[in-house]
Amino acid sequence: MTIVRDFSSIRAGGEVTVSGWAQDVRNLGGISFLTLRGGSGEVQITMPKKKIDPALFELLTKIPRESAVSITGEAKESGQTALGVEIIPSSAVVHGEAASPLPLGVVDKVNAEMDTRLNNRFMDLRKPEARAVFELRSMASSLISEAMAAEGFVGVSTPKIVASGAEGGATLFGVDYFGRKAYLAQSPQLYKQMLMSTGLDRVFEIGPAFRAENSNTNRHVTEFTSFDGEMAWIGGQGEVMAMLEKTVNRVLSGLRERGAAQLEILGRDVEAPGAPYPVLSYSECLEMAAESGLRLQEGDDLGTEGEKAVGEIMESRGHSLYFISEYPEEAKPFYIMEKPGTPYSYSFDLDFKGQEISSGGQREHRIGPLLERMAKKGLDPADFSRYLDAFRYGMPPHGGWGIGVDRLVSKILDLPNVREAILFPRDTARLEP
Ligand code: AMO
Repeated sequence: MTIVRDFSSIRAGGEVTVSGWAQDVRNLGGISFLTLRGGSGEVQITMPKKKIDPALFELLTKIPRESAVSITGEAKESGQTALGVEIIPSSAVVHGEAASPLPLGVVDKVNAEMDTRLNNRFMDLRKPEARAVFELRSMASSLISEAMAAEGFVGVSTPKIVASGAEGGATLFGVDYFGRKAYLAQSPQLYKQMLMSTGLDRVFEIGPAFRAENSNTNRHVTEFTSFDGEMAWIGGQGEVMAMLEKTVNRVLSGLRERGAAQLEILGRDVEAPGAPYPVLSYSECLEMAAESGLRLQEGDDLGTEGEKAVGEIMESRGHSLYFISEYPEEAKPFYIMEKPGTPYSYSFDLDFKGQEISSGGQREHRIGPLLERMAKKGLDPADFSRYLDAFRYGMPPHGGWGIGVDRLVSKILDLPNVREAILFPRDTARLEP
């Protein structure tokens, strides 16, 4: 007897055991069919009533849909099934009988609401198209790690319980840390920068990031996965943008190669890697937004609508991915370097079809100007003293980026909501499952 995990490897002749979920049963008088769905696809269990043990026939034809079962039987050639084989069962073990009704249909054509799907995520993920997203996401993470290793980046893990936030007080989650005030990390920003003073010249991290973001949109969640990179001894932010572009392109071409089966299940194509990505200035984007009838003032955040308007114009020019650079320094965090003599900064966003997926820039590595920027932003240096220490004893010029893996995956796969690319999303309303 052979236990088969990949149903497509079943060959006629001999006994096999297949495991999966009982998807549905069709009774056609003298013969019944059970479709068993495993991780690798479906296999047909064929039961001619007269040739099967009556108790087994009864068990398998009455089995509640979605029960977990292992079935042993003979694999026979069949012209009627996609695999070219069917299994005539001789025994079965029901590991977990499914209650009914099901909280969510697995094969039903009805499109369930996002909330129902997420409340019953274990069942939702039984759908091959829901699972395919996470198989592709896993490939994207591996591709990122491979791309970073190829460029000499060291993978790091930085603390997620922290004493101060880098991305503004409004989105900090507080934690009671043995009577002291602590926070959930909004990004690895302070740590990846401190590492730039150590000789670990290029670091990256793929890890959780938390934002107490009180916005109910299809692109904001309160816990997301951030892929951060930081590199020392740079001559300007162009080197950072080039590295980010190269990495995103490697993910795109890697998914096209490795993810063909999953992309077929989803009925999606992945964008061809395009280089170089166009670089728009913030001011140009304001003009583009104005062309689309939006009234934004210099210094305003482009916002969802502004980003969308720019995305549409760029799409009409044949570009899905593009940088927006030279934001007003006012709009960017304290750690970003100002562009001397201008109101702008050495900063950029990377947008994908009208949505920001990444931001980054060159950092202020000089302690004097860094303290001035903190003062401008109303931050107390005392709250950042351990971070600032790393700037007092020889900090090289450096820069980097943070890219939301959830947004990256959802944009690559053209999913309408970032939550579709997160197994168990957290948002203002959702704390479980
Ligand atoms: P920023 O705050 O722009 O920059 O975040 C970087 C990227 O993280 C993702 N992201 C989110 N994804 C889902 N839900 C959210 N609430 C959310 N917030 C952010 C986005 C965004 O582009 N430290 C800097 C990066 C750097 O300069 O290196 C930072 O965190 O894709």
